[in-house]
Amino acid sequence: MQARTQDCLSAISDDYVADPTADPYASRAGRSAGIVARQDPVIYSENWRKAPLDVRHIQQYHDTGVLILEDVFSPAEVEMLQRESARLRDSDAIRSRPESITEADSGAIRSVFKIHSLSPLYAELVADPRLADLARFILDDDIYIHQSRLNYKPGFRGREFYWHSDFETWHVEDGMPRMRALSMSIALTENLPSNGPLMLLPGSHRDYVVCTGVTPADHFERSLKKQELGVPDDRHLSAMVNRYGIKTAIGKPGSVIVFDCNVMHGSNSNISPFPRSNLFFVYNAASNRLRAPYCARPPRPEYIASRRDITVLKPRDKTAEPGSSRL
Ligand code: 6CS
Ligand code: FE
Repeated sequence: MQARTQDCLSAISDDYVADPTADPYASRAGRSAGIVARQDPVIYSENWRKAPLDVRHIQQYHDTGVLILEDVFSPAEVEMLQRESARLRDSDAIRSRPESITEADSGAIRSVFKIHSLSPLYAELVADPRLADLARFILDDDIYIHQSRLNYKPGFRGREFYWHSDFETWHVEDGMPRMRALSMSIALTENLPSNGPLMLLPGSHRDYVVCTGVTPADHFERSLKKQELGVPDDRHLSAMVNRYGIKTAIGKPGSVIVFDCNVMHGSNSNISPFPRSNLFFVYNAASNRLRAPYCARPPRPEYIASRRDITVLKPRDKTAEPGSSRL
């Protein structure tokens, strides 16, 4: 059994502990920084002709871990989604809930989590075939929402999300066993070069960056405002940028950025007057549901990582044409 720092011991209760020695994606817990090769497929379905998208899109996702789809939702649908985003942001009841995360300095709303439970419209959207069918194909399994959130990135004061792999956090702090999950980010406002768009390293999904440090108790109370742990060290980040380059995800409202759970990504602060508000839905394979956190801390709250509240998304027929206001 790996030596544990005293800090972790004080937090451990045995039913939380996964065996770290058997973990190919062990990170933090006093380890030194490094990169290990991905040990999971990217596209789990074998017959790409059954994909809901052109094979060249599937090939691009396989090779880079990133796919930007333009004009997925119509202007009428986007307008409905934007109105719902403003309703959640402006609601005192929502702001007082733990799902609402504010910016550390300005107090502006930074994110609202578990929006697929807080909003009937977003509950509809996560099951929309234009999103769920693609997730189901890539993950080749039943799917459910591991996490949903609305990142507002308001104008003038929206702060950055430092470089990270979502999977490193979801593995270490949530106990997600394997890389069989993906995010879909739906642009509700223009994603411009100037307003803190998502930046991704295309191809980095094949490198798992082992991070240093030890996960403190209740880390999420800080990391969701400013992530300083579970982030790559400068040396390995520089090497990955040199190898893969940086792709900035520019897109109109209604476009969708699909990215693998292990793609290295981040976004700069937004000092422009233009908000960069995106919905994020994380689809996890039903066979990949969460186990005990690998950091030997108590699990993060249900609104950040679905552990008990698992609803498999049933396939729906595509009754209406893409872009219709079926939502
Ligand atoms: O900790 C998490 O689950 C969240 N943190 C970031 C920076 N991206 C993924 C997720 O929203
Ligand atoms: Fe992220």
